[in-house]
Amino acid sequence: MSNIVAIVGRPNVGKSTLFNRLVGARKAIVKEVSGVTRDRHYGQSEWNGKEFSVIDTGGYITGSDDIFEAEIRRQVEIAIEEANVVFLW
Ligand SMILES: Nc1nc2c(ncn2[C@@H]2O[C@H](COP(=O)(O)OP(=O)(O)O)[C@@H](O)[C@H]2O)c(=O)[nH]1
Ligand SMILES: [Mg+2]
Repeated sequence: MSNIVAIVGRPNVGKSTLFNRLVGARKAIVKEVSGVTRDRHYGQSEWNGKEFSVIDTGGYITGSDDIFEAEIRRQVEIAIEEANVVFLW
């Protein structure tokens, strides 16, 4: 089974920055405003000789009835299901 790490957390805390650092590319959009990452982004990383997949997600917001935030939350839940490790940021 492959190693999959999902980066999950509140909006605007640096999740996409960490994702880009891990995959070694500027693949995910890093923004000073929250709510920019909406879908799931996949990348490959290797750290200390271990290879793993990384998933960047949008911010996890609960208790909101905003339709976009509900969809982002659904994407986060899919990422959590797929991952063996959830990095809560
Ligand atoms: N000071 C500081 N700012 C950071 C750090 N990591 C990310 N940022 C900034 O925080 C903002 C949000 O980053 P982003 O990666 O888009 O957060 P995300 O919404 O959790 O994906 C951007 O303006 C980043 O440049 C950090 O370690 N220190
Ligand atoms: Mg992001």
